[in-house]
Amino acid sequence: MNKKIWIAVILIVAIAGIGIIIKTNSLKNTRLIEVVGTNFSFSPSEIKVKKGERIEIVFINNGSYPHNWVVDEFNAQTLPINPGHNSNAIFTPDKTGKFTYYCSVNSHREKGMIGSLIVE
Ligand SMILES: [Cu+2]
Repeated sequence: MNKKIWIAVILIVAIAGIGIIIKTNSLKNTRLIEVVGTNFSFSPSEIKVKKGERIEIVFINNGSYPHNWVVDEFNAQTLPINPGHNSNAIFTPDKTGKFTYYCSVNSHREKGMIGSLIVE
């Protein structure tokens, strides 16, 4: 192989390597928080995060009805999912305060399926 081809190969490998490093760092900067839903509550019922922190909620439905996880103020919500499934919501809170998360399926919120998201 001539020199130009070797330089091209080295450049391609270097660029791919940088891409992998950037991707790994962006995943590292996302905080995964597991939330389990049952009929009709969330565990945990309180989540503390920091303003500007990228959050990924991994919502697991351990109940016997469809459930979801919603925070109106940050447009954060998972899909309503059937028992035994999970769904994710990714968001970055841009204001501090205490916010309510709830299940928006039927009247689950009124039945007590709520929790507090505290942004510090
Ligand atoms: Cu529900």
